[in-house]
Amino acid sequence: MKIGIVCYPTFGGSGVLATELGMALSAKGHEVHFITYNQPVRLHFHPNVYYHEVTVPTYPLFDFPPYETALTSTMVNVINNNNLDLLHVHYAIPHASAAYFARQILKKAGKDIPYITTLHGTDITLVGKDQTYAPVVTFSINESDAITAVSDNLKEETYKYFNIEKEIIVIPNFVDTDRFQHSNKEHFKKMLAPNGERILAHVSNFRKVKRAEDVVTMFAKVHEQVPSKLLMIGDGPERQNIEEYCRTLNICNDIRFLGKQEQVDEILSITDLFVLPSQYESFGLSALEAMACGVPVISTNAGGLAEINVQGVTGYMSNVGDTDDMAAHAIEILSNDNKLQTFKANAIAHAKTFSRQRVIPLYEQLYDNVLANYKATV
Ligand code: GMT
Repeated sequence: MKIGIVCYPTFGGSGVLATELGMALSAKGHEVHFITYNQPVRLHFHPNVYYHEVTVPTYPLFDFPPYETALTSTMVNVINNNNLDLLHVHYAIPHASAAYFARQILKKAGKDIPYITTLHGTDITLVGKDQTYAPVVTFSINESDAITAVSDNLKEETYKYFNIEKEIIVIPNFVDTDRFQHSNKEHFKKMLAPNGERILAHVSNFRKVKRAEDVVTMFAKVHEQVPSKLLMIGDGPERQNIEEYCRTLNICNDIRFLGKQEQVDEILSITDLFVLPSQYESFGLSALEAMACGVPVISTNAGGLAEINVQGVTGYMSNVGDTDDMAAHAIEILSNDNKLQTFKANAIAHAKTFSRQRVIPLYEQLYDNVLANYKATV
């Protein structure tokens, strides 16, 4: 099959998932064409993978260069030149409406191509439902030949906020358990925690929705009772404020801000506890990747997190903002070696239920169904 994938190329979960999906499909023999404005961060060379960059020519008249127009035109060209069978767009804004427009342009020229929209999170729960975007988002989701959501929770949220006339199919996110597994990186651990301190980690794009300041607040409480270090991985709008906050708490020496990291699996291999105190997560891919590396998770119970973090088994969940509860659970796990080992083993076992091998066939089956229905109706 020849598949076009449209996504954000950044460290965000939707781009990561789309890239991992494309790479996995290419390894299974499909020809995959990524269409986006930068090379996706997790994209590696494979003979079946193509990358088409969307460039947006500027002009003095444009205060806002028209990315969506450039994206749509690139989609049309790539589909025509490579004879693609279907388009799979990740994150509705603006990818679903660009796909709809591309499909209409191609129809005029006698070529029909279906598009599938995968909803990831804030394209629905924050940005998408804003009235500035909602009419276009609703229309272009409804026009999709199939709609998928990454969790049951996101499916429910989508039905709650949008007038969706079609079935939303839940295909959960997956993790590459060949790459995300515990590996021996003791030399790193010794450098970061020379006295055998426990290591806690947080990975995010430091947007407000991640509540990364709660990581620091809960860490300060844990740190009082358990010798520990905190690794803050990623970058984004709140990072400066949070660094400033650490300075006011006087625990800077035990917190490292590592910025954006590509080898996050190596860092997770030296981590004892992953912390994700988000206001909302449709899924929480970063937590799943941590679990696959044998790291228990302290998270909130918001959104779809309960679909991956099993209370008292793979970690614990607390109400949003309840950093006392998060710290109490963290201390419980970290101060007992046997308990920590049990949680680690449970995390690995549960992550395997979201393995690439289990989830990719669900997408392949969907592609087959969409193509079969599409050919039958056009
Ligand atoms: O919606 C976003 O915040 C962006 C998106 C991304 O690109 O990082 O994250 C969402 O999609 C991920 C992959 O499906 C999910 O694991 C994240 O939970 C989800 N983020 C939110 O819902 C806040």
